[in-house]
Amino acid sequence: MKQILIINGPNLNLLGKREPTIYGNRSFVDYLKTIEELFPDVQLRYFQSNHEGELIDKIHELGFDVDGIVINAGAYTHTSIAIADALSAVTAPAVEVHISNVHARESFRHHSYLSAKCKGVIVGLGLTGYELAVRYLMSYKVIEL
Ligand code: CA2
Repeated sequence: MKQILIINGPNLNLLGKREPTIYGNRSFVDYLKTIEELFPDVQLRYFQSNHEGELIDKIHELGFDVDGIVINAGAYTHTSIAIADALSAVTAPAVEVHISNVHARESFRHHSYLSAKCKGVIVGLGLTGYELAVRYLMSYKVIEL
């Protein structure tokens, strides 16, 4: 069975509790049930932390074993070379997801240190972005030349 790690960064534990106009009204733990139902053949691992080092530790811990990483590093997206380095260091392909359309928001959200380390980026599609990322990673194959 394929294993996909979903990582959420700081403040994403507040989903469904605050700022519903930007981030919706559903908690991530609730939404996770939907992804599990959509992909019964995938073993999902979920990790959320408000601490940069803990996010890095989890990428190191599982990033050589899982088949893919879906990462929404929250505001660390725009600041963290360390998380970018961790994604570079591990073998699992990663997809970056943002719930909101960061390009339609403040200019400091327009740059991501992580995008260049990821296979692709999904922004602005709400929580649906996570399931699209899982779908992509399920069928991802390394093409050896
Ligand atoms: O749009 C996204 O997914 C973001 O990664 C969310 C981050 C933000 O810093 C990024 O620029 C874009 C912020 C997450 C905050 O999440 C909250 C959820 C509910 C209530 C308050 C904050």
